Order: sequence, then C-alpha cells, then structure tokens
Amino acid sequence: MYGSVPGVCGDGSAALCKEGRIHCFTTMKERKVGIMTQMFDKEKFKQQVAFKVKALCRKTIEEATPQQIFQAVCFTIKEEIVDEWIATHQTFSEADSKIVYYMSMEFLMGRALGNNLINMGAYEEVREALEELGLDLNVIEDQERDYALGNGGLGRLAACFLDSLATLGYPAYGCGIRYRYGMFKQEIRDGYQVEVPDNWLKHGNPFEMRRDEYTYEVKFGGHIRSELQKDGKYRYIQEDYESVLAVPYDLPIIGYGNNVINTLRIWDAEAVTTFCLESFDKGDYRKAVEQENLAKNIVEVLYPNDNHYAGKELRLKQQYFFISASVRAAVDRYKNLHDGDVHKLYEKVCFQLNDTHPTVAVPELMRVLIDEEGLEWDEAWDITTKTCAYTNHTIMAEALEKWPIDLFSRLLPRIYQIVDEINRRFLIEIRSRYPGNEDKVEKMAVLFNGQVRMAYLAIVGSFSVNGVARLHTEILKNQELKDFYEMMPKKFNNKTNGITQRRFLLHGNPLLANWVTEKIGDGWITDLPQIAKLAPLANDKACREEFRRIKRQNKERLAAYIKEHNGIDVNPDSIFDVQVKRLHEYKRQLMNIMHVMYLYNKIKENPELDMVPRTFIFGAKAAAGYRRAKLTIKLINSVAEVINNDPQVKDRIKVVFIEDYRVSNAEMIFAASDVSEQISTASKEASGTGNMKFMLNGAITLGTMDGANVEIVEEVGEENAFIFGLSSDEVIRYEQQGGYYPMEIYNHDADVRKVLNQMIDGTFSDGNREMFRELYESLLNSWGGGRPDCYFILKDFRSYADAQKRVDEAYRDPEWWSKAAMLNVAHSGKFTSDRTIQQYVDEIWHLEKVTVNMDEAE
Ligand code: 26W
Repeated sequence: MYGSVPGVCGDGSAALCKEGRIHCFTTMKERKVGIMTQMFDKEKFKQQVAFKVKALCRKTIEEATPQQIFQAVCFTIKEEIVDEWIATHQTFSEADSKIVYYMSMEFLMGRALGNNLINMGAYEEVREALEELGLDLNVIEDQERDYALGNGGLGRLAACFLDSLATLGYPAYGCGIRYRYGMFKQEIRDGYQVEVPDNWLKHGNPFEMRRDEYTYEVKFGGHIRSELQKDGKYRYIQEDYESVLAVPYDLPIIGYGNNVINTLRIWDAEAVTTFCLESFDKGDYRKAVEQENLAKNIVEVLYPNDNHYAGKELRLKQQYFFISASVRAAVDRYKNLHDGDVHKLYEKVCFQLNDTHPTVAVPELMRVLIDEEGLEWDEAWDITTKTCAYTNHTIMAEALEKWPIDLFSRLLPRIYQIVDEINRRFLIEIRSRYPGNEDKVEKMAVLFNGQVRMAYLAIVGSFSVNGVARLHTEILKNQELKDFYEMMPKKFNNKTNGITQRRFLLHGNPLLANWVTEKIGDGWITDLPQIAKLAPLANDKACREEFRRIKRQNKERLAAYIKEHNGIDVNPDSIFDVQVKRLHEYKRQLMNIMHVMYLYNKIKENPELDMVPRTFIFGAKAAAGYRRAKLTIKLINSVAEVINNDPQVKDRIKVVFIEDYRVSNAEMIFAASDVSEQISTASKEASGTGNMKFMLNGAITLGTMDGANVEIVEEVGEENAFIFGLSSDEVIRYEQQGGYYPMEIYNHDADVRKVLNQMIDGTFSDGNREMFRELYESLLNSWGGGRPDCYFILKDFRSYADAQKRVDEAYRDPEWWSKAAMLNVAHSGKFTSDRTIQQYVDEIWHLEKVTVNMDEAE
C-alpha cells in the first residue's frame, strides 16, 4: 500500500512483484532458498522507512519520534512478508493440509518487531541500516508495547508453540481474543503493587490486519424454541437473544528462515446495532444500547487471574464469544475446500484446547454440526470427539472451572441443552461400565451439584488428554483424573513443555547466542539438541573464561536496568539469584524472602559472616484480588528497604523487586541469572517453563523435584543442580493425612521462629505489628480456614537453607560454577518447544509439513 509510489525507491535494482511493490529483499527467486540467504537491500530499506515516516506522519526521519520510526519500520516489514503470508495460505489450500487450531484465552506474545526480524533473518541487516540513519534498533524495539494478552505460563506457552509451529512448517492458527486491555501494568508504590491499565493498542498495532469479511454473529441468552420439521427432525431456534459481531484481526507468525507465515487470529467484538438499525426503528433503544455495551465489555479486559477460577459471567461470555467464531471459521474454511461436506472434518481439522477455558468448543462444534449442518447426534459426536483434544495445565483445585448451571444455561441455552445430552449419554456409559456403582457417577458426571464441570466435559469430548510434564501427567493419571484414566486410558498422554530458543536465547541473549554459534555453528537455532556439542567445551578453561565474561556482561546490562528502574546499585560480581514468575502461594516466593530474612539475621548475629555477596531478584505480578499474594510483594519490598539500607550488611545482600515483570524484560533477566529459583511445593507446579529459559541461559536450578524440574535434573545431572525439599509423593501423603504441624517446627527451630516473629514485631514494618500478620498466621494457624502452611514452607525451610548454603559454597569456585552453568546450557536441548510441537504432531495432531515455494507464488 505505502511502497507503491513510483520513484520513491528509485534505481530499478529492487525486486518488483506483480503489483509493482518494491521489496527491500531482492528477487523472489533468491528468496526460494529461504529468507536466511536472501539479499537485503539496505538502501531500499532506508528509503522505505523514510517514505513510511513521511506517508504516515508527514515527517522526515530526523523529525520523527522513535515511536513514529518504530511504526514505519514495522509497516516496511509487514509489506516485506505479505507475499509469504499469502503464499503460505495458498499452499495450505492447494495441499489440502490438515490444520491445528490452537484455541487459547491467552497468547503472551511479548514484542513482535525483534522476533520478526530474527525469524526473517534480517535482524543484523536492519540494525545496520538503522544505524546508518543514526538510529538504534534497541531504542526502536523499546517503543513497542508487549502484547500481554496472557497471564503467565499457559499464555507464554501458546506463544512459544506458535513460533515452533511456523518454524517447523506446520499449518496452524492461533485463535484468541483481542483484549482492549491485556495484563495490567504493575507499578510499585510504597512497596505495594498498584495495577495500571495496559492500553497496548494506544498507538495501534502495525502488524495486525483486520479481516471484516470473516465476521460472525455470536448469540447469547434468550430461549430455544424447537420446531418439528417435515423430515421428522427438530430444528432449534434461539429467540430473544442478544448478539455481538466477532471481527477477526490477523497477526503474522513468521517461521524461522522458511517462508512459512502462520496466523494468530484474535477476535474483536462489535455491536450488531451499528450494522442493523432495526432495533432503533422499533424504538427498542434499550436493547440497542445493551448490545453496544455487550460488545464493548466482552473484549474489554483479560482476567488477571492465574490458577484461580472466579466464576464471572463475563468470562464465560468471552469464552463462548471467541470459540463460536473460531469454530465456525474453521468449519467454513473446511467446507469451502470440501464441497460443503463436513463428515470428514477431523481428517483436516484439530482443535487443541489450551486448558478448560475453550471447552465450549465441544458443544459448539456439536451445535454447528447438528443445527447448522443437519447431522445426527451420533455422527456429530463421532466427528467432535475426533477433532477436539485437551491439555491440562494445573492440578490446583481452585483453578478448576465449574460453571453454575443456572448461569451457564441462561447465557448459552442451546449449548446447555447439548451439554445436558452429552452428560446424559456419558452417565449411561459409566453405568454400563460400572453397574451399581453410583459413586463413579458422582465422581465423573459432567453436570453435578448444580455445576458444569468443564474439565470433565473437555475429557469426555476429546480424543486426547495431555499433561505438560511427565510428573504432572502421572499425577493426573494416578490422582486427579484417576477415574477417567481408568475408564479411558488411551486418551491420556504427556507432552512435556518447551520454550523457543529463538526468542529466549537468540533474541534475548545475543552475546551468548553469538558465542554458541561461533563454537558449534548455528544449527541449534532450529535444532536445539545440537547445543549438546558445547558439553566438551565445559572442560576447556579458556571457554569457561569466555562464558564467564559473557555472563558478567549480561549481569552488567541487568544492573544498569535495575539502577535505572529501582535506583539500586547492585554488584555484578554478586550471585544473581532470581525468582521471576506469577506470585502464588504454591510457588513460595514467601519461602525465598524468609530465607533472605534468615540470612540477614545471621549477619546481624555475626557481622563478619563470610558469605558470597548475593543479589536476590524478584519479579512477580499478583492477581488483583489475591490479598495474600499482594502482601507478599509488600513484604519483599519492605525487607529490601531494610536490608539494602543497613550499613552492617556491607552489600553482602541486596534485594531487588523488578517492577512490571513481563516478556520483554524477562528476556534480559534470564540472560543475567546465576541461580534459577524453582521452589514450588512438589506436585503443585504442572511444569514451569521459566525453569527452561534459565537453563538455556546458563543459570543453575535451585529447586524442588516438581514439574519439569524433574526432567531438567535428569538431563543435566543432579550434580549440576541444587535440589531440596519434600518429594511430590511425600507432599501428597501429608495432604492425605490432613497436613502436618508447623507449630512443632516453630517451637524447635530458633532461626525459623525468629523469622516468623519478625513478621509480627514490626522489624520490617516500622514497628507496625499488624501489617504482615496474615502471612504469619497462614504459616502457623488456620487463618481464614484451611490448613496452616499448606504449602509446606516451614517443612521445607531447613532443606532449602541447606541448598542455599551449597550454592554459596559452590560459587566460590568459579571454575566449577561456570562448568556446571555451561553444562546446563549444553543439556537444555530437550526443552525446545520445537520438540514439544513435534510430539504433538506425531501423537495428536498428525499434520504434514508444508514448504512454501516463493518461485511459484510469483
Ligand atoms: C480459570 C482461572 C485460571 C487461569 C489460568 C485457571 C488456570 C490458569 C492456567 C492453567 C494457569 C497456568 O498458566 N498454568 C501454568 O501452565 C504452564 C504451561 O503449561 C505450566 O508450565 C505451569 O506450571 C502452570 O502453572
């Protein structure tokens, strides 16, 4: 659109595609061999950026703000890739490829520009081009807001999966919601978290493409009238409903070096009334306003709850809204390619449900097949259960979605009828399998106690149920979903999570990435297990020295960030001990800060205490309504305030809370870390993915045998990690016994007692004894019901402190430390999301790779 003005790019050497658009990359033919090897025309690129700045903002490069330059660069890139994007979809259609639709309420994408440039293979070239214009690519990248359309692990996993799917050349759509406000921005005021709205679309999103032509109407509420037709079948008609339009916006997901560009489709809501003024004509002004509000509200904001089900009606609306649109778009696309016949849908379509949040896909697909396509129940059920697959991401009981039937049926009357029928038929199955065993019916029914149990609906409606780490899947099979596993063992499988090395090493840690490439070539970028070639280098003194120098530089980069954002001086020679993740009791940030308090007490008792200087770094957002989590943030900041300003500490300990932890600063934090705190109560963390990002960047895990930590230790060897604490079996056994007595530990362990007492004696709260009382009580008494210390913080404390002591001792030997850190990098190969995706493809999705040939596109 912007580049088609003749004469702007000028000298005729640029590639000209059919529409006469001028590319900064030379001919299509050369591009065939992959974007990596194409020729980048720096001068053309610079001219394009200058032209865009002029066309978009009526400015010259010199006059433009960094934000305007950012926009211009992104629009230039978008034009560069649009042919591949079109060609990719043509290839899918021509090959009649099977497509996976990754259905997710969350996509935590982070920033797009840097990643897009990397995957196009143009990062260095663009950096140089901008430099010649007097611009710094880092500064331009910093103009971009994170796409924070997710909470934490589950959302970021979805983003990593999209990157891997495109890079491996598998046909995929991400389907989600275009929230107006994503994850809130966190500000720390007086040590407390304050949530500030994230207006991420303030400057627009240069990479997105609105696709009006694929709009759907989604209906809510009203009632269902059934009508007997001539052929003896019933027709179900929803009446007196409210509705909204779902309008898709597409974002390109660029594969690394392969011309494949997949799509993340996020749905926006618009009022129907702006199109159809009928309501106004009839004087039904109220309804028109209501529909307007419905549209506005539905996509207004991401629910900032992680691992906690709140049961809000609007959340269910969000779920059905994006699922109905996505399911119908997928079915329509299939029909267009298959003469309108949906009987073999499952051969070409798979819906992967990212946790239970998209589970209404099961009854929605049934509705489409029965009500719109005229299929019989059994046919529709066969297709649905061959199309849907479900991933479980948590065993935390409070995360389980159970919708009250009255709410569910009022909002989704037809969907509820279908769920009711699914349940009725499933109960028959249970009773025939377990005659006379009504206990089983209670335990497994989809509808029970006035609630719709979404996880059970997802299991019954899917052909695959997977956990996200080996231990997690075993716990699902043997505990949480035992009855289902017993009845349908073949559905259950494990897919240990992974992360994309393209963002979390290549982009986030350029120094280490370049060094790795220097040593072993660049094969690791698309084949991470090759990174094992580094292992022998861990025995080479010179290599270790180089590795240490890189870590040191990354620590300096983070230290500068901390200085700028927190005003705290940290010592890059200290151990950077980092816990960054959502704040949750089971993740035990409280145990970490209690250990810091314990160390502080040791220094106060013995001012000459010999310890390696340590910088304890935290980053965490707490759900806005999660009081105890927010109080933990306050405690961390209060402890920081006291320790950082106590001259007696002599800088042996620093505590830093990094404000607004998010994907973009995470990339820098992982690169600078020495110790990776993965200290969840065993059995509670389904997998964890931060643990993998730290490992890839050469931090050593200090952790419990939980989630994917188990597999990390298996890869790197227990001698290259610091493992402590109860095992998941032990935790589960205690839980079955009704817990343990933390008061015994309090009574017998003077160090622990002192730390606990300091929570209520005002040491860290200017004499205020009440401020942290809730935390104290949660550990020792049954504050607000429930068991005291149900996350076993006191139980694990000694073992944790011992492991921390081992860290201190080990760090004194830089040769040992850098060797172990290098071995962590070298053994991280398993944890690429490329491996995870390949397993999903082989065992669940059964997709074929495509190659996008740009020669043919011409
Ligand atoms: C309904 C409220 C709600 C919101 C989010 C319930 C549950 C969630 C997510 C399932 C929480 C989540 O992000 N789980 C994390 O998923 C990661 C990816 O698989 C795992 O690595 C983490 O261990 C798990 O906590």
